[in-house]
Amino acid sequence: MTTAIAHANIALVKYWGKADTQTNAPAVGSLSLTLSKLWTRTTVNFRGPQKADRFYLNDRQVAPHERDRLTQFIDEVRRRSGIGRFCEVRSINSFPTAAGLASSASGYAALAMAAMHAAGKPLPPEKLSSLARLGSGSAARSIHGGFAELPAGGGGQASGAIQIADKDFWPLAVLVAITDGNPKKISSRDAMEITQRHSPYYSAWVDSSVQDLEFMRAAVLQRDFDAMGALAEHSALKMHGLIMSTRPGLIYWNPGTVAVMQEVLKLRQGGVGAYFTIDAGPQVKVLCRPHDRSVVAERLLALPEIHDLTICAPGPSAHIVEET
Ligand code: 2P0
Repeated sequence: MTTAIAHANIALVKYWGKADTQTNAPAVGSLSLTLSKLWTRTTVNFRGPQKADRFYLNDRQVAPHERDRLTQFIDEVRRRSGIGRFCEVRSINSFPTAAGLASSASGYAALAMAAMHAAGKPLPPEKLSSLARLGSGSAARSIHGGFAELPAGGGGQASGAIQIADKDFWPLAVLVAITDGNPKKISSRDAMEITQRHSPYYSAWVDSSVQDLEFMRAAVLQRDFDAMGALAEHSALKMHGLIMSTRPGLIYWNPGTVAVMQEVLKLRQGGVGAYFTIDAGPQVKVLCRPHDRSVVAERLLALPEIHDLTICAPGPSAHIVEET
């Protein structure tokens, strides 16, 4: 029995679109920052059930469609490790599930690590990352702490994410503003497929992402806060513009999402370095320097649309916390 913790990540250059749906090979490269306070803790036990795998999330059995996806993933773990047994998987999220806060990223990263350990075949980070990618594209990045890059492409023998810089490389604050904690109505997976098929902007998105990724890598390595923040905001807005341009258009934002974006613009006009980014959901993450986090938090908490605010620092790599 093994327990692992993996942290969610926020993409500074977004992954949206697949080169291959079976292996989650991304059509565009992405670069992310792992977050300290958003995590999944997963325990895998191959000595429990006799007849079928069992999956629990936050102490409740998972829904059938999610169970099938998890079973497929565990089948891959069985194939790679040679273990023939069923398993029990218990996961806890420290934050709302499926609400656009990358719970599938931390979830599949923690599962990949705990399951391979429990099956007696621990893997080095690069291989673990490519395994996690088969569960969810963004999970490949959550194996690594700090900044991680997942390149485009990489079919069957999936390439994983690589670490660009560790969590101590650049002290930053990420304020996660919750505007609606309920699960979203359309999954990233389905929305990506619709976008890919129906947006007239899709090829421009793919083409322009190549330069975004290069510029972001350079901005991070030079610790250029304004270059990083401006490009993160651009990548998020471009992705949402793309998503809105499908038929029918998909809108993940709510009034709170827009209120936070506008407050961030006001903060910048007032001389505070703050930039927003938004994933496939209505929550907004605000990037700032650590010494500005109190003033940014105060302004965001004054907005009536904000239900909750979590202040994160760069988070660690996925790690084992218990093994028996
Ligand atoms: C990202 N997102 O780069 C982008 C930005 C959401 C918006 O990766 O189908 O759950 O499992 O590979 O990883 C969310 O999509 O999708 C995501 P699958 P995933 O973080």
